[in-house]
Amino acid sequence: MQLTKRITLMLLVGITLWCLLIQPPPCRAATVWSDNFNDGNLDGWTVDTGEFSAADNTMRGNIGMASRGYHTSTVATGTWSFDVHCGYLGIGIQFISIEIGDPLIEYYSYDITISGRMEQIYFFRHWNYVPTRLGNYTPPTILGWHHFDITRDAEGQFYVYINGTLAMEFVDTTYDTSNYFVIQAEQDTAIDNIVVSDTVDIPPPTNTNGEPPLGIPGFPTVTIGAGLILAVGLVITLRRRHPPGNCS
Ligand SMILES: [Ca+2]
Ligand SMILES: [Ca+2]
Repeated sequence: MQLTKRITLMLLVGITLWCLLIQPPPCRAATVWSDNFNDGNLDGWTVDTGEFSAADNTMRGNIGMASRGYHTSTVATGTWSFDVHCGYLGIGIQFISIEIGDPLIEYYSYDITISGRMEQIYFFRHWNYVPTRLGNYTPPTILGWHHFDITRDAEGQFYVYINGTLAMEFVDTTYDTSNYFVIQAEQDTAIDNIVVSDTVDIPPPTNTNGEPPLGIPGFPTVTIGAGLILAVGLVITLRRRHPPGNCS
């Protein structure tokens, strides 16, 4: 009987922790817009060059040349999260963009560019046709899907997390407004699960050595703490209800 209760208690604690830890990512109360393309369409997007498709529930470049599509986005400080599929050819994400000009020319924007051909991920600031590289990162594997979280605060402090690793950090205050979120993609590249909020949703690193807290940016550390407290509380409550040696 005692063993059965202990097993039940362990299961309850385990289930409590499991439920807490598998919950969805932290609620983005300040989400301004998002798109996961799971409805199979590109409503809300303007494609002015080339062709995109959402047939596979992503926004995918469809032809062997660069295509451009854009979505209204006025967020210039906050958090931008998205998944990018990198093929041999490149994809550029101008997540803060001031204007839409001639096709496939980056005018005034902050831009993440990734391509298998370059084997790098670059962060550019474009100003009047001129690109300036603010950061770059070489992931262990370039081809395939990568998850990006970019934060920027009111002082222009950028943190770029790639697949959960703090990959770039710098300050740039050139632009403090935005009008568009622009995709320039070639064949075999795609974007998915875009979430844009106007708050910094990932706590900034606590040191300047490039190491984010716990090494797991964005992971709900509060949830872990709350889970442990709840689990301990559950144990104490159950022990009080059934003190050792007084089982019934
Ligand atoms: Ca999707
Ligand atoms: Ca849609």
